[in-house]
This record gives sequence, C-alpha cells and structure tokens, in this order.
Amino acid sequence: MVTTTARRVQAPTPEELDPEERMDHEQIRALQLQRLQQTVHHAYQNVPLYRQKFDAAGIRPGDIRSLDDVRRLPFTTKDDLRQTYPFGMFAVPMAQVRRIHASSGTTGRPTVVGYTETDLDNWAKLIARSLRASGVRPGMLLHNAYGYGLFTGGLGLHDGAAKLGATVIPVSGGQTARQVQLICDFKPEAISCTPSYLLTIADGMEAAGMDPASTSLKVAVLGAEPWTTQLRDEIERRMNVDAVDIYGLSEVMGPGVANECVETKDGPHVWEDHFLPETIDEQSLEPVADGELGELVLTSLTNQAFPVIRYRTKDLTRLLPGTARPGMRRIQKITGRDDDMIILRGVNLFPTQIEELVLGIEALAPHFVLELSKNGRLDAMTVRIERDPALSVEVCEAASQVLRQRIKGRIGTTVEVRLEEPGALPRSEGKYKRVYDLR
Ligand code: DLL
Repeated sequence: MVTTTARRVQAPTPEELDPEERMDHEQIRALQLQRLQQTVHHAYQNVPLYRQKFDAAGIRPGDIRSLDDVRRLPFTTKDDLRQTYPFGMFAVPMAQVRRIHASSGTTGRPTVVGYTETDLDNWAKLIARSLRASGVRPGMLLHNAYGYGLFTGGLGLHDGAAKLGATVIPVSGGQTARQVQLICDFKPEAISCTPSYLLTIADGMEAAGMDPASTSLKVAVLGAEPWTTQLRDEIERRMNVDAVDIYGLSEVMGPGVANECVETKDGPHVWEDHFLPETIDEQSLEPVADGELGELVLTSLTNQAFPVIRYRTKDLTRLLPGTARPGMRRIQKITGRDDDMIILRGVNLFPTQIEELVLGIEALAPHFVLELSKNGRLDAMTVRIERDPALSVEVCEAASQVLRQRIKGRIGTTVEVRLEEPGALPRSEGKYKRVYDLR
C-alpha cells in the first residue's frame, strides 16, 4: 500500500523568497522581454553560428519587440553544439570563462558549456533558490551524491548549497556502503542525488541492517533522470523524507532551471526570470498551447558565456500555471524524452510507464531493466525485474504475470516478464541505464 508521509520540512516564508519569486506573471514577462532582447543581441554579435542562422532566417535582433517574437528565431539543437565543438558557441573571450562543464556524450561528441563568474554566481543563486523551495534551510547538512566533475550535478548543487548557507558534504556518486556509513555518522537532513541512486542507497542501508525510514534524512532533492510520482510515493514511504524534483540540463545551465516547491509537489516551477520556456510539437515544430503535451524548448535570459536560443531539449512535458510561485509557470513532471521512446510493434511507450505499473504491484522490487530484441522479424521486449526478497518465489511469479497483463491492458503491447533474483540487476550510481537494445 502506498501511503504518503506527512511533510518533514517547511516551505520558505514569503520574506525568505527572492524578489523575483514574488513577482506576478506580468512583471516576470516584462523582465523576460528586456532580458530576451539583450540575450539575442549578445548571441548575434558574439557567436558566428547564431549570426549565420539569424541571417538565414532573415531576422535581426532589433526585430524582437514582444515575447511572442521569440518564435521567429531559429531553434538550436544538440547538433549545432556538436558542430562547434568544443568552444565555438562561447559568446565571451576565453579569458572570461571561469569554468567548463560537459554532458556525458554517450552518443557522439560531448557538448561543452562555459560559465563566466557572473554565470556561476547566477547558477549558485538559482540552486540556492531551488534548495530553499525544496525545504532545505541554511545551517542544514546536505549530503551531495551527484557526481562531481564535468557533469553539472555535483558542482552545481555544491555551490548552490554554499550560497544558501547549508553545509555541503561533497560525497559524489558511488561507493554506496561508504555513503551509508557517512549518512549514519554525519546525520545530514538533506540529500541530493538521482532518484535511482537513492534506491541503491536505501538498499545499502538495509544491507547494513539499518531502517531507511529512521535515518536523519528529511528531504531528498532528486533529478537528472525521469521519475514518476509513484516512485516519489515509494521513496517518501520507504525513507520517510520529502522527495522533491529538480530539473535542468547542461546546455541551458545545469540543475536548477526548474524546481518543485515542497508545499505543493506539483511539478517543477521554471525560474522564468532566467529562462523562457516554450513547448512545441516535435513533428511540425509549431508551438503548442500551455497545458498541451509538447517538447520543451528553452531560451536562456541571463547566460553570458553560453547564451542558448530556443534550445530543443527533447524533454516532453506541458507548461502549467504557477501555484506556489504564481508568477512563474510550472512544467509537468517530466516522464520521458523523445529519445527514450520505445516503439514496439507500432506501440509507443516510455520506460516510466513501466515504472508506474511496477510500483503498483507490491510483490515486485523497483529494480527492472528493459531489453529489446528481435524475435524473427518482430521486435520483442523483455522486462527483467527483481523479486521482493521478503516474499516467496511463487508470490513474485504471480505478481510478474500481473505485470505482464497490466502492460498488455494499459499500454497495449505484449512483453515477456522475467523474474530475477534480488541483486541480479545492475544498480544505479547516477543516471540509470534502463533500456538495453540488443537488436
Ligand atoms: O542532468 C542536470 C541535472 C543535474 C539536473 C542534477 C538535475 C539534477 P544533463 O546531464 O545535461 O544535465 O541531462 C539533462 O536529463 O534533458 C532530461 O532529459 C534529464 N533530466 C534532468 N532533470 C530531470 C528531471 C543534468 N528532474 C537531461 N526529471 C534533461 C526528468 C530530467 N528528467
């Protein structure tokens, strides 16, 4: 049974918010227009690729007179960044760049981004805002288990936590037994990592004879990969924490582009004073209305070293009205990327849809991977899932058949479900690799 725990941490008071968080939507829009105009000028003047693309589209920076005019600008894609590898999209002289980050680059060249001192300061402020919205307070200990290095998670959260006035424990990812020991000894109230890695840590606690629900932790700031509200419920129940969603991507800044507010947990608020979000139809590239599902497109409004104009994130979501911060819109919790979509004999599905169904069946552990293979000329998918060690094999076998039926019933495709022994599947140490394409 999923039961939601009572809130463990407090939302910030209105006095604690940044002035921009208290603005109404009209004030935010006015700020956005002014910053958009500056950004477009800056990109046009200093980045040859933007100049070429704007010229080809017949648009000049002076043509941007309203926020809607953003739609006249060309999109930017990961390919543009790859073509200009490594530093071709930087808009300031290298001597002003204080730090470089890069995406993992599992396919092709990594994408490289740069930050001036002001960029780093803005980023730290936005992470501080994100952590505060999550319920982290000055003086709290934050166990930061996002990877340190070129990945933006570790250092991004690190600087933001310091800006907030929290005490950072810079553990980075991996070495789970050591993480468990440190949580036990240092007693942090907050943790930041990917949701899948938090499950690995919870398993590590159980393996060490600890109850994951009775640690010092009160709040978990989770992101960098898609996760469902069902997984949030599972983590909150199992670990007795508030689990809050943090969103971002290296190409646009890193973590802290959007963050959920702990008092509502209704999808991340986009920090619209620094980013202009749009949603588009991925096929026609036409805008979709707020509330409709589309690909998220982001324009940075304050980035100096690496301004991005209409960056196609590939993340699928809806833009929703602000709640806890009425002046800034929210995105619906992102449950899939365009690239993650599996097409199985004509049916489209996302790994998170399987996660949702798995978590609805008690006898199954939340550890599963999807294997795609060929069965003759047809595509086939196997869900390999671990059984719950506390239950008999027969009960788990029956549960795995329930999963098979639910996938057929809800998603409309036949898959094989294979039960695995506890611990048989690889564990997450950061972003979890859920899909193995063996075709
Ligand atoms: O993952 C930045 C980050 C670090 C975000 C720590 C949150 C916490 P990249 O490696 O460039 O940057 O990957 C960005 O990860 O386009 C999404 O597909 C996915 N992603 C990030 N946050 C979330 C989230 C970091 N909260 C890509 N929910 C993005 C779903 C997310 N997907």
